[in-house]
Amino acid sequence: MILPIPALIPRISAQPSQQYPLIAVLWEHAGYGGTKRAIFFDTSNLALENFDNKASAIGVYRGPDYDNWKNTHGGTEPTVSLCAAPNYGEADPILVLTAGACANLGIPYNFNDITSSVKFNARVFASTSPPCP
Ligand SMILES: [Ca+2]
Repeated sequence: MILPIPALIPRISAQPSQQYPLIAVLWEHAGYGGTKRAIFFDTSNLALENFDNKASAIGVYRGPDYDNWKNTHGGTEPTVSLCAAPNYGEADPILVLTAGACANLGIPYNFNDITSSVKFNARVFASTSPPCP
């Protein structure tokens, strides 16, 4: 009898060309409390992660491809966009952040409990929000 090889290959290996210049971690409560989700790639609907309209704090960390991505994009900082609509809808508010942390998305961004999708390095969202104080 031949035992099947367990399916231990992580989902990200299905995208060998995917780069990870940033990794975003969302927390349920301000001050980095409650449950959290690590986001590695574009996520069109946080409801599928049971995290729709929940994010109240965020950490945006340099990923393994941070330097390479920056070098191949003229030195610009990679970004992560928090979108109030699913599927990155531009009619609703969008918060564009670079690497850093924000303990309270409500102040100053007025972005508490409204994030529904997350997109990395979206050129269409040109302007970056000011740094979190
Ligand atoms: Ca929350």
